[in-house]
Amino acid sequence: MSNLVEGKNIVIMGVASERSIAWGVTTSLHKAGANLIFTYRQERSYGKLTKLLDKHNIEAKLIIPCDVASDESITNAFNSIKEKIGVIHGVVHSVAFANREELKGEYANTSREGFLLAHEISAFSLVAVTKAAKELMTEGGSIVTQTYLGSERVIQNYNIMGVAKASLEASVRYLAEDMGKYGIRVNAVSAGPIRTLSAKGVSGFNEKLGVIEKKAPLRRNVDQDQVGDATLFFMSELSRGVTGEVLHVDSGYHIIG
Ligand code: NDP
Ligand code: KAL
Repeated sequence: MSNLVEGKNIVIMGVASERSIAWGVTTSLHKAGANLIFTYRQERSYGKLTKLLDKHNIEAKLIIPCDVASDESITNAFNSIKEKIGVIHGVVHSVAFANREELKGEYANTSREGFLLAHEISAFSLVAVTKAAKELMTEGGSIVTQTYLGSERVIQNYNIMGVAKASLEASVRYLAEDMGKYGIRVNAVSAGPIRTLSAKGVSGFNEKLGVIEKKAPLRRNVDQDQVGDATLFFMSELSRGVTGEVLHVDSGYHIIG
């Protein structure tokens, strides 16, 4: 796997800690020879990221802020990537957000504002980022986002995020059709539960890990490295015939009735 993405310029959005799925993706892509560009939202994430890169001896080609809630922030980020890097070959979108108080209880209690916020940050952002990235993908490219089974099934507490992920996955298909003619593929990885900052403090997370150990065909949970390697597959030429796909990296749990 040492040269699968050698020399490709790939943007990674969403490292907030060593536990982030985007950090698992970072180590997979780094080992496979990619040049990495990072975006972050909070200063705290910037601090974590620079420490992690240092600790693991990984060089970032560029690190810039990007709040996907703002069109201006997305435009500025991709303009500075264009200026400082030029052509890019990949984007890894690993961001999502919903109000914590709406990730429990009845979905029917979702507020208008909370519904729109979850969709804006977790689904529309992929549309806006794809449009901006396309301009820099003049040699073709690959865009990958992260999703979860709660888009397909009712999973307790996932609530508004499940509906936003359904929108994200449908966006993957519509964007795949749009981008195909430019040689750009768009896919999603649907990961099983992984303990990250996002999962912290949300009700019922530990039980979810236990259910996978009992019921998934592989009888174990997945980790960030497994999601990282699946994302590497999508970034590499090994997946050149695949677009508009949602690949489950969940120990096979989604096939169990
Ligand atoms: P993390 O908490 O590590 O990452 C979430 C990231 O979202 C953070 O880096 C955060 O940045 C970023 N983010 C939130 N709002 C914005 C915004 N407005 N603009 C830019 N970035 C933003 O959690 P995960 O690694 O778990 O989550 C990554 C993706 O994986 C999400 O899409 C999640 O839904 C998905 N996923 C997670 C699973 C899990 O079990 N953990 C399972 C399946 C999918 P900052 O902290 O700087 O605000
Ligand atoms: C059924 C599961 C149990 C958990 C339920 C909901 C999880 C929703 C994910 C969503 C992204 C979490 C948040 O938006 C948390 C946010 O309100 C508060 N947290 C933060 O602001 C932290 C500091 C930052 C870093 O987080 C973000 N997102 O910016 C789902 C489980 C089994 C699987 C998961 C966790 C799926 C997923 O999509 O993450």
